[in-house]
Amino acid sequence: MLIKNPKFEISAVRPNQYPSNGLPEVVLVGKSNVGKSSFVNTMINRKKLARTSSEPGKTRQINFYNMDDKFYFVDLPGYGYSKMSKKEQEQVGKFIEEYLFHRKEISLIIFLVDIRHSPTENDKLMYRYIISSGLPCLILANKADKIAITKVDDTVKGIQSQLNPLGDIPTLPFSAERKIYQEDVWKFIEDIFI
Ligand SMILES: Nc1nc2c(ncn2[C@@H]2O[C@H](COP(=O)(O)OP(=O)(O)O)[C@@H](O)[C@H]2O)c(=O)[nH]1
Ligand SMILES: [Mg+2]
Repeated sequence: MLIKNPKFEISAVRPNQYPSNGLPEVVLVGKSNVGKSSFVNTMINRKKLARTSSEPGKTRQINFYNMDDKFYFVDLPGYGYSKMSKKEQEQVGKFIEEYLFHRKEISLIIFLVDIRHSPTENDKLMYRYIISSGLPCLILANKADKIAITKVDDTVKGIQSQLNPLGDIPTLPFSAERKIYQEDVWKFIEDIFI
């Protein structure tokens, strides 16, 4: 899919600020620093539309990026950021929950994990939570550029077997740094909307 005019639309801190035009939403979920904002940028070939940070835990809002009025990429705040106070983590958790469980525009959840590590306890909790919502889900093992290309397929299988032993949730490698896996993800998104 070629996106001609991707636009940042709004950083919402309250549900009444979410867009109200009914466009479908593709949501990025994953722990802080896993590459959710980088994912948005790389998919549309822009360096800085979504704000990325090497310092985890910066995003506390829900950011909506309008893709040619076809759909939104929705960048959720990351979870599991240890430097955030318990209270802040709880607030972020509630905000994410509130969105994921009540937003009827959600068409696909893209769940990002780090290819270099086994899924954390927080990842597993979040995964179960996503599955319980019954929404379509795609698991992406991001930062694939950080491991040897010969190990990518087996590592992705290993991650899938830990999160999704039944093997019924598609799991693909991704790299926001090198654009080699983008096409597969675009195909997946296109299939959802066709
Ligand atoms: N090597 C590599 N670095 C990445 C990749 N994706 C994200 N990063 C880096 O990881 C850090 C966090 O990325 P960001 O998109 O801000 O993560 P977010 O907190 O999930 O939105 C940044 O320094 C990115 O440059 C990737 O696929 N490969
Ligand atoms: Mg981010």
